[in-house]
Amino acid sequence: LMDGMNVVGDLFGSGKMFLPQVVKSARVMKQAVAHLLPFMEAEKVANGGDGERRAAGKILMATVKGDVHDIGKNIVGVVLSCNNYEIIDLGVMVPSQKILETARRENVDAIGLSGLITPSLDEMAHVAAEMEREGFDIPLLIGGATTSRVHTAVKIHPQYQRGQVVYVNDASRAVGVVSTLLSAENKPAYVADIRAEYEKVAEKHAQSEAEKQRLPLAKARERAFKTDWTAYTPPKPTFLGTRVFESYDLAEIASHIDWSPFFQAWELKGRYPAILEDEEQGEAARQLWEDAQAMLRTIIQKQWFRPKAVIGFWPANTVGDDIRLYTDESRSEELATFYTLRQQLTKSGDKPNMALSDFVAPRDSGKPDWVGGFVVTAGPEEHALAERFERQNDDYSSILVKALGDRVAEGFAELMHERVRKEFWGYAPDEQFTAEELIHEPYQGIRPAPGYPAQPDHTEKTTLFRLLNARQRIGVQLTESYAMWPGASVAGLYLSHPQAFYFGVAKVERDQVIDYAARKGMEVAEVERWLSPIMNYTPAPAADAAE
Ligand code: B12
Repeated sequence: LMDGMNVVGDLFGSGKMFLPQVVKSARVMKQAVAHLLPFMEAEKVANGGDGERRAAGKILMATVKGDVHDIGKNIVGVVLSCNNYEIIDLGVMVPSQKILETARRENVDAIGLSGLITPSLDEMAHVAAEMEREGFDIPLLIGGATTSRVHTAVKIHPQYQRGQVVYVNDASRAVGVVSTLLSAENKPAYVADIRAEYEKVAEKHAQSEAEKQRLPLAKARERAFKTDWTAYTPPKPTFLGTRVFESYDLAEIASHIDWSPFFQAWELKGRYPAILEDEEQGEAARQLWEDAQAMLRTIIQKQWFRPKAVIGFWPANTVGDDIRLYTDESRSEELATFYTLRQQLTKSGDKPNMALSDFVAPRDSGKPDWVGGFVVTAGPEEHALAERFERQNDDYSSILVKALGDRVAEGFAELMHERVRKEFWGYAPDEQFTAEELIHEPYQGIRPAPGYPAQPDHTEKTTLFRLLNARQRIGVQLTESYAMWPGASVAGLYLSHPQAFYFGVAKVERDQVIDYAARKGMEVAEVERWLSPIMNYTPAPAADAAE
């Protein structure tokens, strides 16, 4: 079995085998080992303890505190264990203290952290600082969709100088990196290279950030996106307040799935359906596709997932960069405010400096307008199913069911948005797009999510969740880092303006952070904590507490 896995590992490393095939091979290995283990134990006893299988190293893996995503981490865990590493997987939402205690107790050779949303970036830097403080010197690996080489070099690496931090962007690189770091012979040169590289990256980053001209907030506001509100009357939704959707038809949701990200999750690069015919990856993609369709059919037939949604519409107008929501059409009593951030990058010509509030009618235009909001979830069932597969040593099905859960959540968000445009807000009743066309978002209106580039502030989810009462009504809650639990969930706003489009706020300056904090009634330091990945400056260190 070990020889077989070595072949699989080598073929994967040289690009001749693909991730789904590796994870499937690992399933054979794991289930066979589970079957053989009692015999191996007996033999060990009979031989006086000899013949023990030695691992190439012990790696502790965890998704950091406040974050619920683990597909990437689990994939890396499987790939490393295929290569004879022992994996201690602490799961998701793991506080730093537990990571370090376990690392010490188990005497691990390296720690691997994963994260999907930006608040996890800070948490990773915190774990690195704690490792330094507690005297660790083992390697720290960083991965997950929201992490980057620049962030690792600029924010995490400086916190942990006693050991080495390494950013690993995909599973296929993990084995090479770990084996080099655990080799007494190869480690020193590699570490020297990484350090030199990170210093260069940090320098280049600082330089390019300093060079990028940004506008003072007042100037950026002058360049806001302008539209003629006198010539446009915003459409009124068919109902105000919230509406819950339970036990939604899974087959209908499935017809709205965008499959390309599903293949990306399995490191098969290309768009669906062309990927099925790809010369190199086609065979692996087709097999994965068949397995996914078979599982999806079972999910639909047996109602393994119970997707739920809550949506709402409220009277709204903007005041500056704030979107004010009102309790009723008299618009005399405020219900809540969504705060938006404005682009401060210097732009050429008359290109506007956008904020999401630009798409909602200003209070002083005298035009009534509305905004909507939503939270959809594939439900908590996916998590329980994935755990059941894991207990059966079937990581392949566990990862498959999670990847399908994410697709269902995203497909559900797409389907609800379509119904909003056609029925609930009803401004595009005759819209006719196929599910495939919908992927390219040809329709009127957008559904920006807190955390996406147009509104990078995850804390805005609190207001949305309060308005929709998402926790009580569909069982979706926020973690301390504003990740949603269950993980296969999506939330956002609905904006209807015909010219509304997605954009990225990109980096903001201190003047905006101070202004934003005052508007939100939060301390500047608190806002800086949540916005740190998009700030174009390093905040002054907090005054040390009196000793
Ligand atoms: C699919 C997806 C989802 C899925 C779930 C993803 C999942 N299960 O991981 C769904 C639809 C549920 C989702 C929801 C949301 N998402 Co999303 N999502 C994505 C997307 C398109 C792909 C992520 C993914 O699954 N990749 C595949 C996996 C396998 O890759 P991976 O996690 O990166 O792991 C690989 C490597 O990173 C590495 N690795 C990972 N971990 C580790 C650990 C170690 C130790 C090592 C060595 C390596 C390693 O190896 C892995 C395998 O190669 C990204 C955009 C993108 N292109 O990255 C946005 C993205 C991650 N999402 C984002 C956001 C904001 C959200 C939401 C908050 C939006 C919202 N308001 O609803 C929610 C949050 C959900 C929640 N529960 O809180 C942002 C995050 C950035 C940010 N500002 O925080 C992104 C980057 C999109 C964007 N450009 O803004 N999302």
